[in-house]
Amino acid sequence: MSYLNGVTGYRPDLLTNRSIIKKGNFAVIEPDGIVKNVIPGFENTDITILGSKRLGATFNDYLVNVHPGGKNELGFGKGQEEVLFYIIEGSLTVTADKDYDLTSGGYVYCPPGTSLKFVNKSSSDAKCFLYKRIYEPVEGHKPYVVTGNMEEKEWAEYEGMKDVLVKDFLPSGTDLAFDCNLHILSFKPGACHGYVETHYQEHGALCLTGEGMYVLDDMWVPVKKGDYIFMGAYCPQACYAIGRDEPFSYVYSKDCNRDPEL
Ligand code: UGY
Ligand code: MN
Repeated sequence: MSYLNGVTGYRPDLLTNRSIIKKGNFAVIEPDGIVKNVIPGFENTDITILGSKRLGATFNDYLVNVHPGGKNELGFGKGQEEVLFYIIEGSLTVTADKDYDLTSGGYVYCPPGTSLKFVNKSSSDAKCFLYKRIYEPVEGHKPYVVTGNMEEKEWAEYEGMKDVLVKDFLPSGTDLAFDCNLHILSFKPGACHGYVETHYQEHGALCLTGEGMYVLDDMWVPVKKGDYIFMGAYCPQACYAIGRDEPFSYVYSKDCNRDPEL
């Protein structure tokens, strides 16, 4: 069964889909067509794997829909894995080093050695974005649990543009202990990146609001709320926000603060 729209049986029209997969380079995955995956420990929770090694990413991204009573008591994140869990809608009690009651916008980062557990004590679904990667240690620095609420954070102007705004999840800009970050980038309709980026780092992005025209390598692709975008290392990337009313925004991950191994 399709993950979000619950489609079963025949459709009244031709089978078409906007998803584009260029493994290792970039991918756009639209909601129609993604499926539910079973992952040990996730109970009464619909989960789908978006970014993964099989797509060419060095991280995993998941879209998680925790039903009332849904939980993970087994713990997610083992060994050198670091995890960031972001609640887009709904509320959850999340356990990392201790319990946190998180509402929409809430998030928790678990460094290696701290696994993530959660339970949905509310009567509505909680829709979440989950990110996991292998932590790269650096001598003299140790990452720690970070929690907060993105809805309470101030926007900052992005690279000198008044109508492009950014918020950061982790203090990676000032603390070398962190080897990655998640950000929310928001473009007012008509706004765009200042240049086509070409960089070593990878991104997994989930579109939260609005619509955009994204250049990924040599293709211009229309994207909108609900789409997932993978941008591999060195994939040229930039966008124009389109649509009329809503800003085009997405949450995305980025590795940082490390010298690539030879
Ligand atoms: O931080 C970034 O690299 C970000 N500006 N990339 C992107 O939005 N595609
Ligand atoms: Mn980028």
